[in-house]
Amino acid sequence: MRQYRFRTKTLLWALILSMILLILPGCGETPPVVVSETPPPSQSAAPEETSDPPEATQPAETTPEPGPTFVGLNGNLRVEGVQLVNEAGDPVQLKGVSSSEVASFGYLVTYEALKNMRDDWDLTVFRIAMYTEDATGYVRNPGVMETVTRIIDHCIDLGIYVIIDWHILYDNTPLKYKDHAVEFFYEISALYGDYPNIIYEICNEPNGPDTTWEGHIKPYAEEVIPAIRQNDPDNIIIVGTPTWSQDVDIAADDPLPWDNLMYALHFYAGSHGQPLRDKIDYALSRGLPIFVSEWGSCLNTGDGPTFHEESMEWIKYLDERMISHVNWAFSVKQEGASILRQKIDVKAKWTDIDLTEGGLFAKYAIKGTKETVLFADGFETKTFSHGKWKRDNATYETENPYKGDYGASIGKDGFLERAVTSVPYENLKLHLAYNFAGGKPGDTVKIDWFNGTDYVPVTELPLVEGWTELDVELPDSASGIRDFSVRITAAVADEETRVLVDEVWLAAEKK
Ligand code: DCB
Repeated sequence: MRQYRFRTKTLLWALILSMILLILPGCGETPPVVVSETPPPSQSAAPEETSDPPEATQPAETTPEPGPTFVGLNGNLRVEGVQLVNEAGDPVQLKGVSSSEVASFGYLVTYEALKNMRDDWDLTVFRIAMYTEDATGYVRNPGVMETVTRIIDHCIDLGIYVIIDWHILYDNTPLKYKDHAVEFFYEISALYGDYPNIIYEICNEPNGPDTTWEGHIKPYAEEVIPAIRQNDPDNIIIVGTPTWSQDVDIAADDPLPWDNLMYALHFYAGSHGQPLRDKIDYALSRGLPIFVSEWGSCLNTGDGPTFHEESMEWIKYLDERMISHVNWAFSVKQEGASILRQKIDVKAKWTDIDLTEGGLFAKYAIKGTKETVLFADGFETKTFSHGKWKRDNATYETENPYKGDYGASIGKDGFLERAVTSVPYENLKLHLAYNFAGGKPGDTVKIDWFNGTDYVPVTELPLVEGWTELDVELPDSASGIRDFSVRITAAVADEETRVLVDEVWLAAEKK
């Protein structure tokens, strides 16, 4: 097991490096999102000092000095009033993602994946969703602990916070497996309670008409919290609330007596809006600290499209109140909630091209930048439908991709078209790489956007020899369109001519 020494050392480093940072203003700033000549950024950062070696060796890049990690800078968290604060008493807002069901999808959560999100997304917390009743859950599969502890160790090494989530769901009431929960949290807090990184979430989403705060959740919490507090007197504990962690108003009227407790609010922007935000406002007004330990930009089924407008409302609301948020889910399952388009190569740097539309929304919500990317596709999944393309006379190209193994290939008068709302966005830019196979003088690539009624021409890209990568700026009138889409058409003379397209993404700024 780990030594206490590690933590002391980390804090010392943090102190030294934060002093250096004070002397060198600006060196802690993240660079703006690259949308012009190169693919989305794959940032390099200093290799970590780890007591657990990562699964794959990191190439030595830039300086070998470890930077101050987020946990190194913030230390032990606590709750003051309704606000999460750091060791110095300054407000902190954690932002990150949750695993999907960790026994099945934990293989995606590598040291490199977490490091990539820490360095490229500014992720500061990761949630481990350990299901309870499922076939792969803790109750029937206690071996899942190995995956859980591996991920906790990565988070400690990377200096990010980690939420250990007892993911009740179809078990409805946390009382059903209370004894298992007490055993689990006692063990986990004994192992990790000394680390400032640790946050406990004791019951994901109590649900079902018969599950109540006073009858089930409170009595459960009254046994689990003392089990944790025997080993860990002060780390944050998040308590679930009735109706899939939505009824924070009920908890606010009857809170638990311990310090450093927060209460879970979960939302899915396709299903929940202002009425649920009103519940938060009520709970805050009653002094209840809220932690959004799970949110989705899709429907509450975990599927469906990305609801950009409502998701943006939610994120603005949470950021204004400095409420921490954790996106569902770091997964490759073919559903709207999944962040990844396909299994990432754990040894490679992965970029925006590997993310789904929902994953891109999550990344830029976490990063908190004005810049964002609405969709991105390098065509590596070979499924236009997963990229939600509408297309005509367009196929895959494997002979001559610009990057990766595949690109798209469009025949005469064929097109690739992608719909996404532009309502909460402005300064839209379409990025693409294009090439011709058998192009003739006069052939072009037409770029149009759809305003809800008509296709509006933007430009015609000329015949080129070899791959050309560029940005096409869309006019201001393309912003704020609910039924927006963008279309790439092969305006070529011959049936045999193909327009090759790769590395397409739509960058924008949040309004
Ligand atoms: C929550 C759960 C989470 C669930 C997501 C999306 O459930 F905490 O486990 O994730 O929200 O529904 C889904 C995955 C699916 C998986 C399924 C079962 O995305 O791939 O098949 O879990 O493991 C909610 C949240 C809200 C509501 C209902 C559910 N609601 N629910 O408001 O009615 O029924 O799961």
